[in-house]
Amino acid sequence: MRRKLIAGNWKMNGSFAANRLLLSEILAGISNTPACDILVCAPAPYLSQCAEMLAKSAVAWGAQDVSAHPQGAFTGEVSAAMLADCACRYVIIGHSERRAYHAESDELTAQKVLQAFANNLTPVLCVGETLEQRESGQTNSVVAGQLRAVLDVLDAGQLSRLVIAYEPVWAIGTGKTATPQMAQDVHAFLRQQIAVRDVAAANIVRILYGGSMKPDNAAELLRMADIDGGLIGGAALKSADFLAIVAAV
Ligand code: 3PY
Repeated sequence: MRRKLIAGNWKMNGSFAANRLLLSEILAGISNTPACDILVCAPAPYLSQCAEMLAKSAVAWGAQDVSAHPQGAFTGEVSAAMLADCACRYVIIGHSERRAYHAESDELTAQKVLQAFANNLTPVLCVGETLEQRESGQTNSVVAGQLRAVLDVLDAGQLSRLVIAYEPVWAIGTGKTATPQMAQDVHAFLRQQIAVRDVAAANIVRILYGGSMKPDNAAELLRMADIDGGLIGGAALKSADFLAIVAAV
């Protein structure tokens, strides 16, 4: 049985004051032994604040991106070692907003995943198709290609620690959500792609759904056999919504 993971992706939102309120409300609203793993992925300047407020709690924290390089002359970049220094456990890699606005390739994404593993961080690898790709029947080939670039560089131990987030690009920040069956079909396909390489890892790897998951659709999505949690955008910024999704597990 895979333990579900509910992860908030705050994107470029927040302030010390707003985060303090949001995190206090989340901490007040969850039990000490929640039914799922809980994660917030904050902008880099707030990771120390997360470490301070969430240490010893059931809520883990992580980053939204990481450099593909270990260190050096890469102005503006944040290394995986620095994220580990902030006691991050996870890092989102290859979000469609990084792929679209920062031209991040599958190869770069794979290098970032390797940096994460080298520093004991769990990568949350995002894959997903655009509306045009879905409508032209390319969903499976697009997500398989994005996944393959990463699977090709991982060893067996790393593979079973990978977390994947299927985020259809057309459902991100649009309010549109894949139906539970549409999401399940892609999740099952992704798991099958892993099984071709390693059946045991395929049963362990958690595949989250992302793309406008909210309180009123979380339960039906989370009920599907291959949906192991959610990567939550806008609803992660409102404690009541985030807590309602955690409660839907
Ligand atoms: C969304 O739901 O908007 C996301 O992009 C989550 O990562």
